[in-house]
Parts: sequence; C-alpha cells; structure tokens
Amino acid sequence: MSTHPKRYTITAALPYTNGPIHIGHLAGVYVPADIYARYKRLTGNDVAFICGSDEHGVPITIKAKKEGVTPQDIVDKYHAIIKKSFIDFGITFDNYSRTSAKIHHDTAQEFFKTLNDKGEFIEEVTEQLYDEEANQFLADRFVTGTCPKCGNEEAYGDQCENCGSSLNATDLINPKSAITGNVPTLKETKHWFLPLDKHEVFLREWILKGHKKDWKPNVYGQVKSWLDDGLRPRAVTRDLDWGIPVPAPGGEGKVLYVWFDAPIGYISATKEWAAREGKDWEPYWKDEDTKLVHFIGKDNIVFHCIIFPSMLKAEGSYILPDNVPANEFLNLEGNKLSTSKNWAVWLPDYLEDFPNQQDVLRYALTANAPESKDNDFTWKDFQARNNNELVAIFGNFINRVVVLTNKYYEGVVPEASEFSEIDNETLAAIKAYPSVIESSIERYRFREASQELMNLARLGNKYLADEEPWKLIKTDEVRTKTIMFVALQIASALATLSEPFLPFTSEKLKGILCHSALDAESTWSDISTKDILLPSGHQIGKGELLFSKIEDKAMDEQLEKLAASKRANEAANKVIEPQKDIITFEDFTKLDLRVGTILEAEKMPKTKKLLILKVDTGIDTRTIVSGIAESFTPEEVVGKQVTVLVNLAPRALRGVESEGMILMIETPEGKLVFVNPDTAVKSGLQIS
Ligand code: B3M
Ligand code: ZN
Repeated sequence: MSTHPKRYTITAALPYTNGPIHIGHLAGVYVPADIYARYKRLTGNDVAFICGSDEHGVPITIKAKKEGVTPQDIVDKYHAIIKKSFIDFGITFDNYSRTSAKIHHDTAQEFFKTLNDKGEFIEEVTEQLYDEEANQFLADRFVTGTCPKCGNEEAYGDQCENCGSSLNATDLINPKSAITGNVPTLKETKHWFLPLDKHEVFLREWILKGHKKDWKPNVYGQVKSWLDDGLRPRAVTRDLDWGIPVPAPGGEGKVLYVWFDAPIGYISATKEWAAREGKDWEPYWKDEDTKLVHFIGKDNIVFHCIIFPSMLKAEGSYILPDNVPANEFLNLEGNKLSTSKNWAVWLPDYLEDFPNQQDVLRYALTANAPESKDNDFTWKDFQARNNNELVAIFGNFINRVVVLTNKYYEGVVPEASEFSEIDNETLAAIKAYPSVIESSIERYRFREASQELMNLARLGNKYLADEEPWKLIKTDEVRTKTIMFVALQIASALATLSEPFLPFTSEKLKGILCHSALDAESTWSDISTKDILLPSGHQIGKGELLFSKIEDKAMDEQLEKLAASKRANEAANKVIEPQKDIITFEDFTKLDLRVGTILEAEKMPKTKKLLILKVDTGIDTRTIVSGIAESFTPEEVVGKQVTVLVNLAPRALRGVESEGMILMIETPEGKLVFVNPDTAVKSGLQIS
C-alpha cells in the first residue's frame, strides 16, 4: 500500500454559471472529486484540486436575455452563489476560479494563438445556420432539432444529450432557432476548425491501444464508438458577442467556442493558484509524472476524452489525462433533474433546510452514486441512509464507546491486558481497512469505498454487541478495560478514515477523541502499521451526537416542495382552451348577467366545496349554492360584489334550491377568482 507520493492535478467540471448547484452535479462530479482529492492529500500526495465557474456559452446568454440583464450580471450572481455553497458544503478546491478572469482570457487566447501559429487549425468559410429575425448565427444551444444519430427531437446545435453525440449545428434535422422559433437560413461565415480527423490515429493509439482499458466501461465504450464512427473537423470559434475574442486577423466580432475555452480554464485556474501559493504551475500540467484526472458528468465525455486531449496534443507541451472517471446521471424521485423545470434539490436550499448536515447528503449521494448507471435520488432513501446507517451504525457505535469510556474511566483510555483471539482479529481487521478503502477509491468506486467505511463501524458495533462490556463491568473489570481499549482503537481509525467521505463528522470525532493531544496524530497509512492509535492514559472528551434521526415530517416538507414545483410547471404549461363555436348576438342577450352583492354565507353541511350564499341581485335576495368553499371562507365573501347569471334555471344541490350562478375564473393553480366590477356599483346593474 505504500504508493509513492505523486503529484496530482484533479479537476472537476466547471459548472455553467446560470444557476445554483444541485444534487445531480454533486453526485456526478463534486462529491466523488472531493473524496478523491481529500484521500490523495491524506495519503501524502501533492494535490492541485481545480475548478471554477464556466461563464461563457449560450445558456448564460439565453438566461440573461430572458431576465433582461447582461450576461455579466448573471455570472456575477451565480459565481458568488456557487462558490459559497461549495465552501459551505466542504468541497476543498485548492482554487475555484472563473473563466471571465483576465488570467483565463490571456491563457485561452495564448493557447489559440499557439495552435494557429503551428497551423493546427483549418480556416474556412462555410454556410452556418442563421436567424434572419434575430440577426444572429445559430450555434450550440441557440438551435435545436432532431439528432441524426438517435432521432431525439430536442438535440442542441453542439450536442445531443440523449445519445451523447457531439454534433455540428448543420447536422440537425429540422433545425429551429431557440431565440425566435424560426426555421434558420444558411449564411456564409468564416471559422477556425480543429481537424479532429487528423488526431484520430493518435486518439486510437492512446485510448484504445494504450492503457486506457482501465477507464470506466461507460467512458471507454462511448469514446470507442465515436472513434469507430470517424471524427470530423470541429469549429472552435463562434459568431457571438459573449466570450473570449478570437485573437487572429479576421477574428473580429467572433469569440472562442465555449468548449474550447472552458477546459483551458483548468489550466488558468492552476496558474492563478500557483501564483497565489508561490508555486510553479507548469509541473502540474507538463511533467509526465503528474497524474491528471478529470471528474465530469457523462454528457462531457466527448469534450474531455476527444476534443481537449486533441487540443493538448496539438499544443505539444502538455500531459494528457490519466483518467476521466465520468459518472452517469442522477434522477430525482423518478424524474430527470431539470434546472428549467425546477425539478432539483438545490445545494443552497439543502444547506438552509438541513443546517450542519452536509455529511448526510454527501453520504447519501455517495452510497447511491450513479457510477455505472443512472440512479434515482429519493428523500426516503436519504432518510434511510441517515437513520439506518449514519445514526444506527456509525453514530451509535461512537456514542457507546464515548459514553462508556466516560462512565467507567472518566474519559481516560484504559490499560489493555491480554488480548483474546477476537481482540487480535479485530485489531488486525482495523489495519486492513485503509488498503480496502484505497483499492475501491483507486478504481473510482466511491460507493463501494463508502460502504467499506461503514463496515468498519459495523465491525465496531458487532464487537461491542458480542463482548458486552456493559455486562462484564459487573464481574470482570480487567477484561472490560481491554474491550474498551480495542473499541477505542476502532473509533480512532474511524475518525481518520472517514475524512474523505464525512469530513465534518471526522473533524468532530477527532475533537471528541482529542486526537490533537496525541504525541503524533495517526495519518491514514499509520492505521495499517501502528498497533495502537489511542494509547492507554489518553484523555478523551465528552460525547456529542454525531448524527440525529431525520423524522418523516422533514421528508414530507421536501416532497411538498417538489410537488409545488411540479404544480407550478403544469400551471405554466397549461394550454389555453381553444375558442368555442360562434354564437349570435341574440344568443348572448339571452344571458341575464347582473352585479350582485353577497349578504350572507355559510358552509353547506357535510361538503367540502359548497357555500350557501344569500345574494342581493337588485331584483331580489336569493339563495345561490356555489362551489367556492375550498378557495374562500364564508367570512371572506360576505360583502363582495360578484357577477351573477340570474336567469339560469334553478336546481337543487344537496337539497338546497340554487337560483342562479356566480361567475368565477379558475387559475391554472386551481385558485378561484371572482369576476367583479372594479369600483363598487349598485346591485342589479346589468352586464352587457
Ligand atoms: N460547463 C458543464 C456542463 O456541461 C460544463 C463543463 C465544462 S468543463 C471544462 O454543465
Ligand atoms: Zn442523439
């Protein structure tokens, strides 16, 4: 297990800065990346864990347009929100930068110039999709259409999210402008193309024949099928006004394609970090001994496994990724996560609703991570992971050890005498855990790794349950001391080994066990070599609960939030009924519509919907039964002026004769609204 310390450049996909982070991003990218980075640091490696906001690209421009603000306003707002929520959630980026930073503009332009000077691009005038009405070329997310590969009707101009294919906008069948909905025309424009076909041989060699067989099957499989399909030149510039200006003659008014500049963001963020830390950035990107690992979601595979490596190779002085452990997607309660439909659990909301419970979400997302297939997040599973594992196994074990140590020995680790066979087995088992967990992490199997950690807590519980110190204390004090000594060693190992997965808990637990008062606090690898982690005589602190039970009520509240956003969506999408058949003016005049005033109101006994109203129609005072009780209390409606259809044939409702009808509007959310005059008028006036 003594792997040599190495230099690691670990990157996590730069989030688009058009909304906050949600659980899909966390499970797919940021939680596994943080586990990996923390673990690599704990095992003594030199780590640069890099991320930042991806502030260019069409989604940001579209959002700005929709909200009537500038793209800069949008990215400033969300950059701050995203950055803060990552910190609060315990994601330990060494640098969280942004692609609007000057250092990034400079780095990306320099990269482009190098490739341009080396003749690595093809400059070509081609016909591109154009929206005449918006006066704009349509690329990327400005255009949707049918994917030529899989038939998905909502593919974007640069990618189909259904089959993952990377597309050119002109590949789309039946393209449609996302700005105006118009069918685009074709218009000539010049662009710089990266000839991916030229890099095909190298890519095949590197990925298919190279050692990349150890890449995750989902990643390797996707890449292989693209290579088998054959690659084509890809434009790396765009006719847009938001982005990094193209630094070449003829590039005026054009910007770099967002997927050209964004991965270079990893490099600029490393530069920014190194300058701040007084380090040299270059070894992190140019030294063959550095391991470069990209954590991403599956829709980003083509960019990280084909396009960016081709760019790095063409530039010539950079290393290539060692691995690209892309995850599949996380669904939420059976439906695809969606920012626009607000079908998500947003990180800032979670942090507010579950204060100081970062580790619960980290754990639930890791234990159920979409590593090899899409997975579903449910609040029920979240609750079960907390109540049945974190509380009942991990928390329970620690609580018992700490409480008993305080009760029997005033918090001092007791003296161990002779170890039994079980004790020796248990102590040996502790030593095996670092490498067991490590082997899962090294294969990017974070779910498995988190379960192994939980198994160590299970082992602790079983040990206590079998040895029953709480019974033995009455008959055998010497043996009890040995048992508690062993149990305390497990607790100490848990404190250290949980750090990548449950960093806040690990910190708390180290505090409870007073790790910092030890002569030498155990490191990750010490656990497999040292016989004693907490020596006899060491004073530990008082207990504090690590986890607490999550009640059904809290889950119901979250489910209600989701239900509300579903309702709002349905309402927003509710279609306006088509017009009814034409009627004549005579038909209309048959309706006798009057202003009425409600004088009295009471609930119809044994019904939910009905109110019995006494209405002054100007002609008379009459009884009208109205189905409005779910929207109004009787008190609310008394005194209201309303529109009454007075010549509707009377009918009996629940035995009460109703002599007319009150006109109502029903909103898409199901709320009822009165149709009434906008100033008080005399009852009985006609509406015509
Ligand atoms: N901005 C993330 C996304 O597709 C994209 C990643 C860039 S990584 C260089 O949501
Ligand atoms: Zn497709």
